[in-house]
Amino acid sequence: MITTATTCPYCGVGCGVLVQHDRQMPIAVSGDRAHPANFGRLCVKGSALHETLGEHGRVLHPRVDGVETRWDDAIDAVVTRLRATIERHGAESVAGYLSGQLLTEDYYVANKLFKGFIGTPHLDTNSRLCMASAVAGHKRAFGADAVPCCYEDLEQARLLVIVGSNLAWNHPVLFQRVSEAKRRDPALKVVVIDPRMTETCEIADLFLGLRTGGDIRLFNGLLAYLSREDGLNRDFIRTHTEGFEEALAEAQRAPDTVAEIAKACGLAPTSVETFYRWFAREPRVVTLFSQGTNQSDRGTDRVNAIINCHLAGGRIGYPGAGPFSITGQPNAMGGREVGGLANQLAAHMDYHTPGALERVTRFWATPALTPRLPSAPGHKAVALIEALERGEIQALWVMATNPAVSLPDSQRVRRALERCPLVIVSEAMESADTLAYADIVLPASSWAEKDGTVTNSERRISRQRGMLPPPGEARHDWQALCEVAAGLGYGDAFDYQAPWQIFDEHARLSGFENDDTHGRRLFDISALAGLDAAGYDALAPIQWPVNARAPHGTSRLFEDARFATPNHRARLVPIVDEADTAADRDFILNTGRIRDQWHTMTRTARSTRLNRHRAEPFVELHPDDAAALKIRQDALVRLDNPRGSFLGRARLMPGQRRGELFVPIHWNHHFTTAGLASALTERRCDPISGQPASKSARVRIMALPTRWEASVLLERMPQRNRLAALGIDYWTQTPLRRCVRLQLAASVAPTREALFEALFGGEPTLWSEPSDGIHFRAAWLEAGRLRGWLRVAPAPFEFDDDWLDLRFADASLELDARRRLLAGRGLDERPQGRIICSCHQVGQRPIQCALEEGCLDIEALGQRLRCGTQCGSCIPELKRMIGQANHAREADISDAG
Ligand SMILES: Nc1nc2c(c(=O)[nH]1)N[C@H]1C(S)=C(S)[C@@H](COP(=O)(O)OP(=O)(O)OC[C@H]3O[C@@H](n4cnc5c(=O)[nH]c(N)nc54)[C@H](O)[C@@H]3O)O[C@H]1N2
Ligand SMILES: Nc1nc2c(c(=O)[nH]1)N[C@H]1C(S)=C(S)[C@@H](COP(=O)(O)OP(=O)(O)OC[C@H]3O[C@@H](n4cnc5c(=O)[nH]c(N)nc54)[C@H](O)[C@@H]3O)O[C@H]1N2
Ligand code: SF4
Ligand SMILES: [Mo]
Repeated sequence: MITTATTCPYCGVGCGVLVQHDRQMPIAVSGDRAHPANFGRLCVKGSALHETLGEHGRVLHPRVDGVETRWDDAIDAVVTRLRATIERHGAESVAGYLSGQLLTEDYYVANKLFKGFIGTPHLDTNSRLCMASAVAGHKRAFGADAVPCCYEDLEQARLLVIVGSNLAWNHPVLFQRVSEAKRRDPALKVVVIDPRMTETCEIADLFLGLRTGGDIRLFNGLLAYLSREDGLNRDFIRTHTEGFEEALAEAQRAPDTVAEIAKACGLAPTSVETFYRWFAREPRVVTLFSQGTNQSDRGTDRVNAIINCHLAGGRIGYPGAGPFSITGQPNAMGGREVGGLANQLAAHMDYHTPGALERVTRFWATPALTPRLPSAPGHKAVALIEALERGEIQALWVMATNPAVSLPDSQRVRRALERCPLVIVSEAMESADTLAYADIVLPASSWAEKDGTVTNSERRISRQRGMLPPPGEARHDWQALCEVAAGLGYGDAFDYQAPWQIFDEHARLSGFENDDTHGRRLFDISALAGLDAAGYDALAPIQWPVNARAPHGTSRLFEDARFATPNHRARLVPIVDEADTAADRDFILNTGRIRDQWHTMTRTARSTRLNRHRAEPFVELHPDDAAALKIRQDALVRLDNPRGSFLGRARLMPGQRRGELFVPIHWNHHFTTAGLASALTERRCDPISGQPASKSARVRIMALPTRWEASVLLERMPQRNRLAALGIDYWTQTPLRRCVRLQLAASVAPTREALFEALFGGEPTLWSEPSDGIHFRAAWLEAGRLRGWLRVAPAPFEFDDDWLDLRFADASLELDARRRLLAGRGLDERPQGRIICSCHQVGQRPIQCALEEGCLDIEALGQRLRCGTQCGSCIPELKRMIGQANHAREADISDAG
């Protein structure tokens, strides 16, 4: 057994992971105690990493026009077709669309090839959908895209303001660090600002459930309050900033009393007053923000409205203070460092940075080759799709992202991809919807196979270390890029044999002419240049800048209050008030994430455990809205707008604002009928950052009139057209270990014969039909083995799919098990209900029982059922259940009294 230290490939916390493995397969994963991001902790996704690996479901061979080919032939096809496109339509007809899930080395090579040698500026990344507003906000305020804080600041703060972030589910290890800090020091106050009451509110001392888009008014109001109530740091403003007067004047332009602001934001005045007072009085305040802030058509302004308040109070550049943008993807930060956004050039230089074009050209030149850099920025993601529609982009290379699912207005995106004459997709998993639009598919290696570096939210560079050979003909993305570069005649500039050589070049570029003479750039890791293979392999996690002045890295920026602007002053930006998202007949559609799935599910849906927390797409709405629309809990509902529709189960949530809905972003055409959040979202973007407003589309909602539901287990997903032929209105597939679970619904019940034939190819072996004529159960066996299982009823119902899943493995079913088959559960087992603790697979039902029997704290529940004792990601949900149980008890007691 070998142990390899690597980094988790999911969120931007960037946890260190220890993997135990042999030559074929990882056996177990655990948190790396020596890694400063997590100190040994892992969340539920990280601890299920080994369950998502294996060859099955991987893209193993290249395909050209749908036909499997050898790797070299596929590369030849890419080269020939790219060359033809460039000859006919020019270099600018070629584009790339990358991802914050690439390693820095992949990203660096892609940026150098597209911008430097193909000579097209049209290279953008999915970070446009994610971090672009934060990037633009940082540049406006600090003169560089720099996150001032480090994780310790979250623990050292005395006031933590969490804006538009569901930290408990999306950055769970940071949430745990904050929770522990709060336990140690109860004086640490937490404010959560989000239109929904999320699991993150578990640690909130104050929850501001503002209406979607109330953020600018709230933070402008705070700036005005700081000025009114002696909350300014006038020394800091005078010495280290500019633009304060203008920003304050703009903030004061809108009605700015606490009462008026509260009304505009849909909040109670006392809550707003409390928040403002806490912020004004507390020097150690961190404001953490994420997609609820960035993904708006005013995203950049929202970011600066937050930063303005920090600058006005001088709350930045010392322990426990600062605005903290939390990155989403594992390497969104690394992509920004190499310059992977279409408006960036390379290494924190933009097209307009004085001297940058010549500098990068000189750096990338070889004796035989001179780069030909474009002179102006390229299309940002949504504009890139529009350029595809207009036929300006004739070739697109997509790498490590699934735009058919994640870009807004997905029907249009799909049509644009269809229209593009050459789409190259580098992908690791067959379940990615975007593969359907590829002319050329290149199989990519994936985590556990890849070697390189990633940078987390606190600027910390960590090594991802490969431990397995890539399956089939899969290769590393940087290799594919270098081979294509060589084919196009640029081999001389892409002569890398290993990732450490790429990293070395990247480190050298960061320090190239980065000095007082040429102008300083904050991103500088020049002290890491010159590492050889062994040095690179041993690289310990380190925070940039890493240079001669800071050879051991830098945990916090701006401690000397010298910012990266020409005059070293930070800028306050006047922020015009946000227009009202006035409610009309339509609902506002908020979209986001769930705890156990990662994005488009290509990886996390490979773990059965992770599929059980939320097994179907859903729509969260307020119980009063549901009542008015006659929508019951768990009923199927349909969302519509002119762009598309969405089907999911209704979840009635009192923590949801009236008039607003929430849907998850994870499901897609591979897993369900119509579960694409992006089918409904708009192309509306922030004018500065180009980031789409993914959280505020308008939709109608109605109950789907279904009268028939079926749960089906079978060995593999049937062809979709078979389901359509049966008249099924809704299906969702959930991969289990040995079979697939299908949930079906229809307004008109299909005939039994048709159903049996379409799903199982014939009559069942066992069946039962209670006299009510509505319910029906059946099982298919073949030589004693379970091959299929079906249960029909008018509404969804529970059964033990875990137990049934195991039965698919029984070579010969015992008589007793056969009898239990139709009941859908083992003799001693009761359905668990929805799984709450994924690590130990503990469901709602046993937890509820334990609560009723008096296990009313986390420790007692953990002792009894083990829930919450491993990764801790379910603790917020457990606490919520404990809260509800306590509430019910109190109500009982007062009733009794
Ligand atoms: N489990 C899991 N974790 C993940 C991911 C995943 O797919 N699954 N993805 C990773 C990635 S790439 C990212 S970018 C991060 C995202 O992490 P988060 O930003 O935490 O994720 P979201 O759930 O998209 O949105 C956060 C919150 O913004 C709120 N919000 C919506 N509109 C507004 C508004 O107008 N104002 C305010 N103040 N809040 C609003 C939403 O209600 C939601 O609770 O998560 C990362 N971590
Ligand atoms: N409505 C709505 N839309 C959103 C969001 C939202 O909140 N609401 N959030 C946005 C945000 S913040 C983000 S980050 C995006 C995420 O959206 P995407 O980037 O589209 O989502 P992923 O599923 O992470 O896609 C990554 C793909 O790369 C593949 N892959 C994995 N490893 C490798 C590798 O090493 N090499 C290659 N070549 N491929 C690999 C995976 O199988 C997967 O298909 O979604 C955005 N879209
Ligand atoms: S918090 Fe979870 S998903 Fe994020 S890096 Fe750590 S283990 Fe991975
Ligand atoms: Mo993201």
